[in-house]
Amino acid sequence: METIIDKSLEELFEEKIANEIRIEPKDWMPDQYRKTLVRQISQHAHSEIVGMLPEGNWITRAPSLKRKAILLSKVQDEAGHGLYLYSAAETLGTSRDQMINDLHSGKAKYSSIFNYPTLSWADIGAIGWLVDGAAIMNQVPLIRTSYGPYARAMVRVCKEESFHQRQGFEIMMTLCNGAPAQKKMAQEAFNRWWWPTLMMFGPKDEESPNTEQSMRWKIKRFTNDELRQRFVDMMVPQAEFLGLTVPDKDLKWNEVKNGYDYGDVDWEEFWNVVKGNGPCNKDRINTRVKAHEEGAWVREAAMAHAEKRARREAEKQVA
Ligand code: FAQ
Repeated sequence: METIIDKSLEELFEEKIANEIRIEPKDWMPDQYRKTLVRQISQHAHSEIVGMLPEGNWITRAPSLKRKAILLSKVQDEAGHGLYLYSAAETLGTSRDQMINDLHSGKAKYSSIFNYPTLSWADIGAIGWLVDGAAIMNQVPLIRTSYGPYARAMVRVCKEESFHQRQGFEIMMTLCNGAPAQKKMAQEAFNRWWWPTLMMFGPKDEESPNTEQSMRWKIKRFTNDELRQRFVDMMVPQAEFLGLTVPDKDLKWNEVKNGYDYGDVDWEEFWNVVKGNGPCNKDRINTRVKAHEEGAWVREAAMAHAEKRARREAEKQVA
């Protein structure tokens, strides 16, 4: 009879992956699996944190008290997502300080989309509708990712992102049903955000170095191109409902594939933004570094408080 002892740790790991059994922090895992997860989860966390900035830019200028309260709460949700994700990455043995240093030094990536400016209030609608829409398309399958803490973090993140997308769509609907100037503002925001949103899904499959192995390990459940196609198919009818024109002259329904054909994404622009040369890259990182430095006293005070409490507890036990 085959026993557990007969199997190598690697075989056991592969068996769990094949049988859809989650990998947990204390389980043995290949080094490369661990590295891939730290890379993806920490980049995802950084995206949530940096992602607060384009929307944060409009909190003081939201058009009504209600809109302001909703936006404030959405931006706080993104902070929460970043924190769950840093915690999930920490279970793989990397420290939060290290991850944050990597973000601040430019070593770690974050989503290209957050390097674009929010020029009008309609951009806030477009981010909720398109960017959160893309985030959901990408993250709902991650609820079934093979690493337990990441999969569990995704459950709550996706629930909140769904609410975010609805609020973005509702902003767009209000603008599209408003005055001609409001409709124009919505169309202009749509034109600005459509292509960068398609880039969020990452490079084309044949140019994506990580997809094949990540699919084999069930870290990713769909390829970049598969998710991008699903997103286009989901969004085009929504744009039509809003009365907006998709800024793509090559967009066309393809009966054979039962989906839309769409134009070429400007991959040169994508890599340029990923390499740090997008419209807002420097500003985003400088803002994060400044916030971190200005928050040093909070971290120090929290540590001093925790140490004092631990000392008191220890003294109580001795007495
Ligand atoms: N931007 O081989 P692949 C959100 C990099 S959260 C920058 O295809 P992979 C919430 C990639 O890292 C949005 N870099 O890589 C919100 C790799 O570089 P590396 C973030 C990108 O990992 C909403 C290289 O290119 N979501 O929106 C991008 O298999 C509203 C080659 O690429 C996640 O992070 C990009 N767009 O697939 C917040 C979801 N794409 O690391 C506020 C989880 C690729 O080898 C407001 N992540 N790169 O140096 C994933 O699903 C995957 O990591 C992908 C990339 C699909 C992003």
